[in-house]
Amino acid sequence: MSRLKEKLRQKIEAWRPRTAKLVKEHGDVKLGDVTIGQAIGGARGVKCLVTDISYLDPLEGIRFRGYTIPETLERLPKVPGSEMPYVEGHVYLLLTGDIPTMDEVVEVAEEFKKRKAVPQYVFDILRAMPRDTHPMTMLSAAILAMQRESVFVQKYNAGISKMDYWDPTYEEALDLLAKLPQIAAYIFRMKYRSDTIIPPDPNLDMGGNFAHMMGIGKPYDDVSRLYFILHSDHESGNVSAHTGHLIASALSDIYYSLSGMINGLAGPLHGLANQEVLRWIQGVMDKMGGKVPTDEEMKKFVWDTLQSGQVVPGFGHAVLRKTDPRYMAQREFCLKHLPDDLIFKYVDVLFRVVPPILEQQGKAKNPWPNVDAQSGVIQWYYGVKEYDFYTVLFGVGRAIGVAANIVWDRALGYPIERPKSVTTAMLEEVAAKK
Ligand code: CMX
Repeated sequence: MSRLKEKLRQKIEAWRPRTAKLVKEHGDVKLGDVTIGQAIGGARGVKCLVTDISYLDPLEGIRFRGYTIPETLERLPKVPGSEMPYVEGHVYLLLTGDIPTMDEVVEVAEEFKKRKAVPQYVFDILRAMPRDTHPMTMLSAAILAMQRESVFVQKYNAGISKMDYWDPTYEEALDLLAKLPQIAAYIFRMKYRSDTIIPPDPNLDMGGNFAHMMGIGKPYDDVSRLYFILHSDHESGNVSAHTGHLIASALSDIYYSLSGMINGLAGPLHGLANQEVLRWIQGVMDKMGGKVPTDEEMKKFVWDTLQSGQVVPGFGHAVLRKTDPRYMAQREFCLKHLPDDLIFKYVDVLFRVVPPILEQQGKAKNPWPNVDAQSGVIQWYYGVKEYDFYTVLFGVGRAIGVAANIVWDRALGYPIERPKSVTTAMLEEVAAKK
């Protein structure tokens, strides 16, 4: 058994009594009430999910296993010669809650290398799809196609104990995570680089190999590591994480679950917003003839968008109530590596002008930028100008967090998810009694 798996097994055994005690002795303790507004309004703020992989504080932003983004980037072992840590180390952190040593990370990276071969039929399926299919559809289809590889299904059919469900889930989670960078890069090169596929380099780590297969030189390897880590997890109520958890709760395997979560991420109010940001900026650039707008000019574009009944992509959040630290981490990267980039300058103007406008409009509860407002700029700068592809990068990162959550869902025996519905007439009846 690998050291990661053995550590995980020990953590699971130590954790199980905590969950069991809460359910057995304190199962009736109330966490809160649900209002009619919350029932109609997307369950916003209803506390009914449990995860220990990450926690999102509205004012502070995300903590991965208790660590803020700067702490995570600082403490995880770095790839030699790079500014950014191994993504494989972040996988270790999310799964176990511990920062790995360099030795432990290298072992996980080796484990990923052993599992990364993508079956040929996946490429055949991608090639059979019309070339103008959205890359998120391709990614989802590729993951779903590999469902036949599920270790969980094999073990389940053989009659495995419920206590051991986490084990094959862990195995297939690593199998799938190891393959995603190659699938993503394949989609990119097939669709946007005249079908010139670059095979993986067996000596590289996950982020380095992705950059290599994309055909983009340094520091795109660090960009990839940063992206995958930043996008990995945002607690479990967001659409992609919740979708993955919900599907897995029916004991559907990791392939079904992650293909489904990718479909949720593909919505413009969620992950697709990063593509929408670039599309929006390009529209403004066309109108400005490429010149950077003044604050006054930019304000007019923002108001035009709002007055035509559309959202300003990249701003607002369902939970956050301040600037997203994932935005800030990428902004710092931009200030260091591409301060004079034209699109970064556009994003910088938006950073100044949008929040006061959203405040003045008075609808959005959070006027501040989210992760998606900044991420496309970096991709564009390094030559990935096909913004339809941006959400695929988000998806490869998010898969890490969702997979870690599903392994723990199985370990702690979380049941099938099944909230209760009511009818509109029932709500009217409750409201009338108030
Ligand atoms: N531009 C214009 N209006 C906005 C807005 C924005 N950026 N953000 C919120 N609003 C509006 C909402 O559409 C809603 O309007 P209605 O009352 O007319 O329906 C109102 O303000 C209240 O919404 P909210 O409670 O502040 O926000 P929600 O929790 O409902 O939605 C989110 C959150 C992210 C979907 C929303 O802020 C939005 O649409 N933002 C733009 C899209 C975006 O950037 N999404 C990416 C989020 C991060 C991610 O998941 O990747």
